[in-house]
Amino acid sequence: MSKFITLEGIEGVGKTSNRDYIRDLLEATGKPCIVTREPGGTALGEALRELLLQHAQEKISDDAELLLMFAARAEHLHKVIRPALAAGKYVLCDRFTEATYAYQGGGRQLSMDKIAELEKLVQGDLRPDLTIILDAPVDVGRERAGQRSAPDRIEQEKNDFFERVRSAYLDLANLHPERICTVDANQPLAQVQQQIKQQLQSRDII
Ligand code: Z5A
Repeated sequence: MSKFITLEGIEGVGKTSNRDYIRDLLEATGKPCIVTREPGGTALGEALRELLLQHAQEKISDDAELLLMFAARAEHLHKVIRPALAAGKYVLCDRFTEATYAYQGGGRQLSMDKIAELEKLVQGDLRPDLTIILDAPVDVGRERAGQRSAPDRIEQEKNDFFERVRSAYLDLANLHPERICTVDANQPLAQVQQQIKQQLQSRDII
């Protein structure tokens, strides 16, 4: 049976580093898996990602940013996620709607109710079966991400923005423990992977 798994967390916590590890665990237990990301995953989504993350001269308004995230998501659900789930595949997605609650809700301080309305409009009742939030202090994530590449438009925000994002993620995990878990990402990679494996095993995913 298909499952929809998403990876979340502030920048630099190791989502990309752990994606292949999870895919390998799934495939080793006979679960066909596609790996995708948000914003992105389709031609339109990747074009919107470029617009959203590039260093444009003109500031994007908060509502436009929110709507573009959901526009990319609508396309992604229609073209990639729903068809893969219908074909019995596992879908492993680097960020999804919890990122909108965390960044646009927590970081930008937009109304969580407004986000919930868009979630309902775009997704209906579809929610990830499991969301793994990789959690680490903001300075740890930023330090790791900074070593890797120059900051994009959103990464240029100040620390208090990312503290709000982190805190919104932790609130989501408290609100929906049945489908959202946190993993301590302020550990060596092998220990982070051990925690991820335990979460997947305890939820009968592998
Ligand atoms: N966004 C939004 O605002 N609203 C939405 O609805 C959605 C997204 C869907 C997309 O960025 C941006 O869009 C994001 C939120 C926003 N902006 N920000 N900030 P993204 O997801 O593509 O990029 P990112 O969040 O900036 O991810 P990242 O910087 O690529 O980080 P990561 O994937 O979590 O980390 P990593 O690349 O795996 O690791 C970073 C470095 O740390 C790397 O050198 C690793 O080797 C190292 N690393 C990883 N784990 C460890 C451990 N455990 N120990 C030591 N070193 C480690």
